[in-house]
Amino acid sequence: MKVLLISANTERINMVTMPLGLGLVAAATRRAGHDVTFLDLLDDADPEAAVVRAIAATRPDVIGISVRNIDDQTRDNPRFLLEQVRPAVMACRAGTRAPIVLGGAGYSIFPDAALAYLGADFGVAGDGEEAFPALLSRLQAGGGPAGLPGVHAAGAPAAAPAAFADALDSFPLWDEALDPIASAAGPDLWLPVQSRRGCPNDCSYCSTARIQGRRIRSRSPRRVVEKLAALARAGFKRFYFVDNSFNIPHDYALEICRLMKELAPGVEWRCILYPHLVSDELVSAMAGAGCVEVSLGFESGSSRVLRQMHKRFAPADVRATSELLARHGIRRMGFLLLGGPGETRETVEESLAFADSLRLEALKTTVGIRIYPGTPLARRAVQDGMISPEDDLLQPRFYLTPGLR
Ligand code: B12
Repeated sequence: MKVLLISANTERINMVTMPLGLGLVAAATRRAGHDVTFLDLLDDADPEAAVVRAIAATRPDVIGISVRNIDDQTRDNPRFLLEQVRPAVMACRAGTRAPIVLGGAGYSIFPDAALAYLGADFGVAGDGEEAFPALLSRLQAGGGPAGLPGVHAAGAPAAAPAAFADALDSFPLWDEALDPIASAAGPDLWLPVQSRRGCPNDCSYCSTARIQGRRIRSRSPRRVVEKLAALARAGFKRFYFVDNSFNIPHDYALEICRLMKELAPGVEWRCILYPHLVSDELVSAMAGAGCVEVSLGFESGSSRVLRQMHKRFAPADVRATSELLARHGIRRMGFLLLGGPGETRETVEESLAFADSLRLEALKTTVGIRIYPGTPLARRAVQDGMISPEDDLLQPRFYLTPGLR
């Protein structure tokens, strides 16, 4: 089949993010024998015109669109970023009768609501590498998606839950369509690398279980680092590990660092750390392998609030991790997420004083927590009368302890 894949993200908030996930779907779709055209709308001055041109040039049988961001997670003046995807979907509808399939991190959190909002035909929640080619086979044979894990159809009853494959090494690591995008992105690009999926941490507000599941699924460290080293030889020197928590599991992270030092000397990289059980050995290995900055999402300096968030660490763990990082010369970008259940004026002051005392290189403070469906925070928000149980939460809603403002 002729397949047109469109990355609909046009945002540069925080940093340029490459469409790695859609690239992996593209590679899996090519492997399954289809003819793939890739369109990245990030730098297009007129995204709709680009879609119209791509449809005229390729005459696709199926169109896949990746949906990364729903909103910017900001309580004051939130931006509803999903709105930006609608014109692309409408341009597809106007130019062809090919079915439109959605996927991506943002989509996976809201499979039915996003499908309805955008007016697409199908959606794939979770990993796309197996589900999308499976859907193409069904469509090619004239069938529908009934029973395919994670595949939703517009207007149909609830889909089977997404399947999260354990054997990530059987999935591609890259796609040729990503080469020109990476080359054009310029020196500010931190090229995304993913070694693991899934997160077992169960933070009370987090949406990751819907996107990647709770089980950690890993690629072989050597395969990941060999790909990274090949990209480094091609001239890319800055990387971003997009894994949910780089340090989990500990020994896996150590092995990645050991191999990076050996196979990709001279690169710089960043990652996200979960500040629990972070050893001196690991931080030293990270620094030795080129890690220059970590995102330290500790969210609060109050033990009580951390417990409410279901964090597995206490402020003392955050301090120990932060000190280790400073000692090894790794910059620390801290995060505070204020206003959740149990927050009071005193715990806010405690968190601010705690964050100050860490002497971080940067701190991002967010007031009000974005409520995601199916989370303990969403259930609490219903109990507290902040949202109705019927709210699909696609339009951003935030938890802010009453009276705190
Ligand atoms: C790493 C990360 C970042 C890094 C990115 C670094 C980099 N160099 O890329 C940083 C910290 C910079 C960042 C910033 C932001 N992020 Co962010 N980020 C993530 C994270 C943890 C991983 C994303 C990733 O790279 N995944 C790896 C790729 C391989 O997976 P994937 O894209 O999901 O693709 C797979 C599937 O989704 C599917 N798929 C993808 N596309 C398609 C298409 C089709 C057709 C199909 C069938 C399937 C399919 O198949 C792929 C392979 O299996 C996710 C959470 C998560 N666990 O997903 C949040 C996440 C995507 N981010 C989110 C947000 C909000 C943001 C920001 C807006 C925050 C802000 N205000 O600054 C910015 C936006 C940045 C931008 N310019 O767009 C939200 C989006 C949801 C929402 N509310 O909108 C998420 C989901 C986190 C959350 N809160 O739940 N982010």
